[in-house]
Amino acid sequence: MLIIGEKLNGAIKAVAEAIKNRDGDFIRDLASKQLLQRADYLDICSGRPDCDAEILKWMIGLIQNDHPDVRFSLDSPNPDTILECMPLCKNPGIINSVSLEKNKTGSIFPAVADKNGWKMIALLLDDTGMPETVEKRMESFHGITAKMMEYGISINRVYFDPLVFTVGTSPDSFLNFINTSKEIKKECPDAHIISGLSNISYGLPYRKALNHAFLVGAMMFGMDSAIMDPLNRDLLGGVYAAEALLGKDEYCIEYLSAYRDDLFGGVK
Ligand code: THG
Repeated sequence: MLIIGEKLNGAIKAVAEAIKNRDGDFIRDLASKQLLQRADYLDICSGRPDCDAEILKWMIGLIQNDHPDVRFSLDSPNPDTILECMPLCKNPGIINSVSLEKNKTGSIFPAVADKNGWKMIALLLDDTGMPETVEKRMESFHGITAKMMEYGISINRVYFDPLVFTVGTSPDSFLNFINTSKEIKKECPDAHIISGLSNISYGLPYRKALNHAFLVGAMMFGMDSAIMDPLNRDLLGGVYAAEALLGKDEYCIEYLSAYRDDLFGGVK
């Protein structure tokens, strides 16, 4: 399972505050903690359209100084921000995100096609708004895979995000997610599936129960990557446990190693 640490996001109040005050120590600490909990990539999102690129560049500089091997997930709705930040990253990262919305494919696809090792997250979304059905998402899947072929980007460099809405207002949210995953896997068994899984519990109490249920359920239908909170030790335990149960961790080698490194919460 590929883990993208979600914590460096200006949508989180404490992070927004740290960004406003340019509190570098706060950002560096949150980066280090997520890497210790085995995040493969760190998502960075400014939440500040007024100085988006400036803030992402500031975070990249700070974090790379402490962790030269770090890989970033560049989370911005603005293609120019992404294109400006890519050359500053010492290691190839992930673009979060592309979609069939206007002006996304034209600028970012060629940049990714050119750069070895860079990957991207593709939202199954087009210009007509949030997808309500599996069919609508699959239309976007076909549109995006056609564009990828045009630019020579192979399927293993793309993480498809069927999109998750809160189950508080979208009762079909999880079912749409897994039914889309099933369709994608039927057509392309090698395709990667990702989600920003904390979205499932927005506005509801005891979010960790919903996040955990979503994680394990979605993994059963092929989700192999997530933008999630690796500091939530029960959730991280769920990742390793589900991998072992799904036959992806022979002799529980990874599970035992994570346990030994004290990555899990709860009673020992
Ligand atoms: N898909 C893609 N990118 C995304 C999302 C997606 N980027 C943003 C978002 N959705 C994923 N990131 C977050 C970051 C923080 C939270 C939710 C989604 C959040 N965090 C709580 C906090 O830190 O206060 C804690 C949540 C928890 O305990 O698990 O709410 O869908 N491609």
